[in-house]
Amino acid sequence: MNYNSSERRIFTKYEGNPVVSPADLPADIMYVLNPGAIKHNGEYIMMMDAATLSTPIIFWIARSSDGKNFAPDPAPIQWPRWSDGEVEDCVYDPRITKIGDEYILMYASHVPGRSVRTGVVRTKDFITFERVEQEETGLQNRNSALFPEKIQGRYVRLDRPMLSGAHDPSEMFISYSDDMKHWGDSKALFAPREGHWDSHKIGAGGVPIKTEQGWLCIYHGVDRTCNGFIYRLGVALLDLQDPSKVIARGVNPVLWPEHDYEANGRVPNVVFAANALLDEDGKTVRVYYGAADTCIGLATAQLDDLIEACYDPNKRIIQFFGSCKKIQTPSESVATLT
Ligand code: BMA
Repeated sequence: MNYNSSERRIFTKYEGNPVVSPADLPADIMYVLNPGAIKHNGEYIMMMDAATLSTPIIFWIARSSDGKNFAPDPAPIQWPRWSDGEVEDCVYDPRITKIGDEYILMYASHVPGRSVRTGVVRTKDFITFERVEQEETGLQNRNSALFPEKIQGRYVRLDRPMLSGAHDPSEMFISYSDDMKHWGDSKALFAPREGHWDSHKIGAGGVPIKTEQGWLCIYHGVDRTCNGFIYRLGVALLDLQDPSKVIARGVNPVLWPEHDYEANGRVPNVVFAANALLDEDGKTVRVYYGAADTCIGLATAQLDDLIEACYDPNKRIIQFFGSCKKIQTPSESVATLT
């Protein structure tokens, strides 16, 4: 059985990883992770989750002219409150979309007693931030990423309402809005795949990238093992005109934890992305990813390879169970390799 071709490495990790570590920030910061990222006025901006041992997560910006050497700001962002005065005790995983002449940030917003929902904040300069109030739905929701243009006249976002609890498997959804405050017409896009690398939970990675073949989505998938979770990244393509239609979904992950800084930390065996940026060459995709919920790595891939990875030529599904793999083809029964 030939099993090499679809296990091709798609992303290359930067040899200088991690690009940002807690040691780069003031002394009491213990963890930096899961940044939103975008290029603004020729500068890479990363908006990172940052936490001490005891404080909840706050947002902290780091800036870079070359995309590799980042300088954190001297202090965290001054974050706007909800208009009813509610104060968040934890904010995390911001996705940054440039739409028109402003940046829209969608992030997980936790208020005591309320649990988690998608918060939306706009900025033009990454200095002042203004809240876009959201209709209260009563649902838990996070992993929201706004598409970079209106489609059929409406704002569109990926999100993940949690219908039955934060730790239950849930599908990735797509939702629509006229004003970015009321979101509806939600449709399930795709679900966790039982027995596979994305068997337990899935959620948007970065903002979808527009390509001739469709919207390229990098998403995270969680695998539940006998010894904890593993977070990896995978790819899918959505229809350009109707992104609620899934054109293709890759069978294998494209980025996974393997190095010490990804395997050991606050949460082991995690690579998690809240951004995916197409370089000016129109060919290279860069992702600044959270590693083990402790530091930030950089990985790059060719856009064409990511699109190809959405389609599996052999239609095989490689399942990851610790050190043994089960490889299944549509026509074969399951074979086990150790
Ligand atoms: C997810 C989010 C991420 C985190 C990941 C791994 O549910 O909370 O912020 O990186 O878990 O702990």
